Amino acid sequence: MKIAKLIAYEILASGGYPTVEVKVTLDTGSVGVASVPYGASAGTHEATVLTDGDMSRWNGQGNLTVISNILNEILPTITNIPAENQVEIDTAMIRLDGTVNKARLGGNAILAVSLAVARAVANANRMPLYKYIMQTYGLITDLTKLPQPMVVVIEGGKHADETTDFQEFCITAKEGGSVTENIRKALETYHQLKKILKASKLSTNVGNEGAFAPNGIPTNEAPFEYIVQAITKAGFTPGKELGISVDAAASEFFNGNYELKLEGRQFTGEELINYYSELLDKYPFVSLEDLLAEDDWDNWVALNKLLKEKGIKHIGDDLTVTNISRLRKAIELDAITGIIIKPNQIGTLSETVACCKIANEHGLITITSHRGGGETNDHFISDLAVAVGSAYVKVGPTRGERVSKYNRLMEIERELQQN
Ligand code: 2PG
Ligand code: MG
Repeated sequence: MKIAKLIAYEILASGGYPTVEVKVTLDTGSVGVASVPYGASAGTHEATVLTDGDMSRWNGQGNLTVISNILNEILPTITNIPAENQVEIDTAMIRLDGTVNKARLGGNAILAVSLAVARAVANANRMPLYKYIMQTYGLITDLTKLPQPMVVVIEGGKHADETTDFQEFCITAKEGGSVTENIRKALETYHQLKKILKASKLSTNVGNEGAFAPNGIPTNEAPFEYIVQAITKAGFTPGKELGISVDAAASEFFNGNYELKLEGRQFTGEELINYYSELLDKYPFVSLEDLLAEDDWDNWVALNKLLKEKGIKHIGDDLTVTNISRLRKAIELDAITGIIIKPNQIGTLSETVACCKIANEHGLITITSHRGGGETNDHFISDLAVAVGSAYVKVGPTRGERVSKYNRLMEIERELQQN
């Protein structure tokens, strides 16, 4: 199969700025469309999201350079490569870019092409995308155990104004079983949480990811109390069916020291670990992500020891940025027990899957995640999560670009049940 036609254009992402979408048509007539998201609290070591910087349109956030790079550089380079040779196509784009972080062509340019080609070939083969990914990369994944929901229900940090220092508080399904049922349980809890916040005179307006972003929340700990109450009110047992996950996104409040503005407190890494350790036995935590800054390796290692003893998953995101070298370092140092997977952090499907494979081989869990800056309705990450056997998908609870991911997961579950 060959690429017969490829177009690239700007579409709106949920943050109100453009992002790039690519439409690939193969010589078989099959079509693949894919778009890419961007982060609000992106890690320093992520692939570059290239934007025009031309202040006369979109406040500099336009994607015309990216589109030009796709049409004038990427397309001529990959056009003669068989479309089913995904690794070869991805490798050719990485070489063409020639930088370590895809700064020249843009990680967004390269990823949009990578994902659209994969989808076109899956369509040509009349295969669900997750099956095509499994086949292409030789993944042997137990499809009776689908990724479970990790639903962001309260958000702060860079995702909302004047709320918590920690970025995300999530309700996480604990028991396996039906994804559809677990999404229901988590969302029923979200609705109970709304009542609890209202009763506490807190606003239930939502932030970037469709989670509540209450102003005036008293402490970074208060959301744990509210969520525990909500789980109980929804008729479940905290720590049994549903637990709590947190993404502190600590790089965002690190300036040499860790500063929790809400509480008017400053901490060294060691002191911050002590602060966390007092919370660990009080709440039913499933996983804790980016509790420390992205290059604070020694403290990551120290915290990992503690979390391993407690049986709580310790997740790298800004630390690892879906990057094989950073993941390998984290494994060597024994700094994490799980990794966030975001294809746009690294910029090709092949590198994303390679990262997941290494995580799987070393017994780390993967959590495939949405982005907080601008998401699109594309639900590629749901198929990816299924294909690589992620333990969870982390996505917000409301708004079209979020629920599209859960709806696709439920669709996959239905399809698998019918077979
Ligand atoms: C995160 C994400 C997604 P952002 O840190 O995990 O929830 O946020 O996309 O803004 O980096
Ligand atoms: Mg994160």
